[in-house]
Amino acid sequence: MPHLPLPLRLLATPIAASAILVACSGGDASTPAPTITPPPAGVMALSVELSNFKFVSKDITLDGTKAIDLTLHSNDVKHTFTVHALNIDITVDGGQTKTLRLPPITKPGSYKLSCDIAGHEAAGMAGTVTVR
Ligand SMILES: [Cu+2]
Repeated sequence: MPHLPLPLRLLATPIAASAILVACSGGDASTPAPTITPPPAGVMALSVELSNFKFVSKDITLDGTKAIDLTLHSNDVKHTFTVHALNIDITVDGGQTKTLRLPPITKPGSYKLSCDIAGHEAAGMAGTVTVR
């Protein structure tokens, strides 16, 4: 009987034991177990790093039925996350993080991603956004 030692110890110190029991039951009632909040239905998270001179990731696939919680982070200087064909043009200042929610992109296809800061696309800041 592995539980025997605990009640025996509680009996030996009845005041402390009742205090612990009250604290425990109160805690159980008012503090539900922590839960991990799932992403809202219909939303996908996308995080992209921008730096000299690349996107990580540079090949992005989006679900056209879902809104996008987009997080963009610049590791160094000002960059843009630009998809002209989808009218997406987001500037991120150097060292900054920008978060925003984009509505679902309902035009399936493959689109060019680029950074519009002069010279950056030519230096390698280009990629593809594919919408399914
Ligand atoms: Cu850039």
